[in-house]
Amino acid sequence: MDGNAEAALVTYDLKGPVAVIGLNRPEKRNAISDRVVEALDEVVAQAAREARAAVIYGNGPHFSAGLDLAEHVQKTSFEAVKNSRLWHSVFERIERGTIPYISALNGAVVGGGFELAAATHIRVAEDSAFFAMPEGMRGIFVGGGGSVRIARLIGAARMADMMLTGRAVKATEMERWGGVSYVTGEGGALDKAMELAARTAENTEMSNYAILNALPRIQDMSSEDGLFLESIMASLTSSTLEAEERLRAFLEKRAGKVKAPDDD
Ligand code: 1HE
Repeated sequence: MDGNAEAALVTYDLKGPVAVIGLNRPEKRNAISDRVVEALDEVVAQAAREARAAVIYGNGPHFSAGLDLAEHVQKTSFEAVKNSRLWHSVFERIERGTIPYISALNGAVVGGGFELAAATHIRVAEDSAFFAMPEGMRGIFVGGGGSVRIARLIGAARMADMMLTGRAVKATEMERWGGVSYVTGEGGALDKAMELAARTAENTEMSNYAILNALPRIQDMSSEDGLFLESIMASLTSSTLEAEERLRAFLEKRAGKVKAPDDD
């Protein structure tokens, strides 16, 4: 980990090809202050330079209690706009960067914490995880990209329900809603996230790049434009030397087959 003061709010480790990023304000339930966003900005840049995949988790029993309300209470409207736009730029670099991000979720995944998780590509939740959007209760609105990302993930109606009522949703319910892809037992999310990150790190960089960057953009396009971009991306990815070698390896029986899922 870097020895500067910013990095202490967010820990960073490189384990093989995987950057391991930990929100590190457990005494404040990993509430996201301006300095946490700045520290995230730095580690996201570092991960892009040296890792092939990344995991984000929360130190302590909660992933994140969201926006640091203590800091927010005194912001002018212009400061709040700038703050929200800073969150957007950092989360955008997570979501549409060059490496896949997997989030390991436990305890509170609340407000901006859920928005951060929504910017990652795969969400793994422990049984203990609960999801809430208490913005209505607090007299505020989402500002970390949730109205775009969370609404698309679980549907605007479910998000509106969460924001209006402030109710907490269990991990298993969130899985049913499509907000998380995996639910593990207690203490299992980080291991599962590391396993998934290591798996994605084996893909070609170009293929991962296309998945992270073309797929969400195609969702925003007309079918006609989406199909066109799909063809361009298919052509770009399959014409790399790495792709050619991987296709040959399968045909020459040097590469693994797709495995049927294990019985649960
Ligand atoms: C905080 C924050 C915070 C805790 N900002 N300081 N987020 C919320 O509305 C969630 C607010 N937090 C909670 O409801 C609870 O803290 C938890 C359910 C997450 C955890 O409960 P618990 O009992 O484990 O902890 P605690 O005793 O409530 O909190 C411990 C300390 O963390 C305490 O400070 P202390 O000085 O009294 O020890 C809390 O004040 C502090 N703390 N959460 C600041 N969020 C880009 S827009 C996004 C909009 C949002 O994110 S809205 C959602 C805001």
